[in-house]
Amino acid sequence: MEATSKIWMNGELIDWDDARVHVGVHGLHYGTGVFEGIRCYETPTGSAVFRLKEHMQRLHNSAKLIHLEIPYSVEELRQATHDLLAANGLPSCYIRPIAFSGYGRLGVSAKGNPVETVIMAWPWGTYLGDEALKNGIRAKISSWQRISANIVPHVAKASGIYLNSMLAVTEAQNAGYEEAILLTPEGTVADGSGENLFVVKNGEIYTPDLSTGILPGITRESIMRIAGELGYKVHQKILIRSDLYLADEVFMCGTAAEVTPLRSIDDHEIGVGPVTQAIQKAYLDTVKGQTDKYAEWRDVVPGLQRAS
Ligand code: PPE
Repeated sequence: MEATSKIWMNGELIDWDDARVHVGVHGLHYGTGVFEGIRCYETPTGSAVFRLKEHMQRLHNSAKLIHLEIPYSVEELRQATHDLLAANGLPSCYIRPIAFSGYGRLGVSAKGNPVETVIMAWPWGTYLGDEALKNGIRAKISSWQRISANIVPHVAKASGIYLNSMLAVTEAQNAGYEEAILLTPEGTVADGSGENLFVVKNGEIYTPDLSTGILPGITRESIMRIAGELGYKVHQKILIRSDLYLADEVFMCGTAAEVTPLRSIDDHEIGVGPVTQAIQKAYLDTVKGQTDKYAEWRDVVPGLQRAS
């Protein structure tokens, strides 16, 4: 992580090095936090955060699901993000809001503890490497199952849940692959360790539906709309691993990963195809404002406009 100038913490912009908490915070011991990953891109009308409001709304939803009360509204968090980006002067960056149960009572129940709310931003290039965006990555189905709805709410982007993703991606990388695909306990396809999944077959597009243990990805939702408007039929449906092996194309998507093709899954060659390439281009054009469409998704940051 590259240090930047300021971090927004509990209502104030403070120096990067001063954004500290005590080792006794509840969130560190029990994973009682919720977070977001958001990207800000340079566009012809200034730096713009992609779907900032929707990300802050999901942060609030995640918090509600784990009984965490964030003392700032969606709009206040949106403003805070603008202030932070203007203070740091980064034309493009990754933004990481996090809210977690703080210092007070240590024991499983977090009741009564203060909630710490923080927003960080730093430059973060491609998630899986530039090469990955172009030529795709090799993925492996994990032996770890995706947590299911009655274990912890998979709809929440909660810190503790990411042990599940961490184990899966570590296992995949140790076996020589770049990314993991997690299946539900029922054996249906869920998502990657940090991405949602799409399958292309006979010119139509499929993605696991929201009841399938996935994170309701904002990129996923954007891509369903973009792909639909490009003329593709998009289906949300239960997929099994054979659907992946027999697919014409498979790609992963997420704020960090953007649109990343899968070159192979469990050593079944898939290859990078034209539908993935078209969607990747349309997505990157959208976030970078290279199209007039979807302007409502680009939240231009005042104070970060281009000089000319
Ligand atoms: N599934 C998972 C498990 C997930 O973590 C992400 C985001 C997604 C799907 C896609 O969601 P969205 O970004 O709203 O389209 N993963 C974030 C964190 C990655 C990380 O390494 O940390 C991200 O992409 O920012």
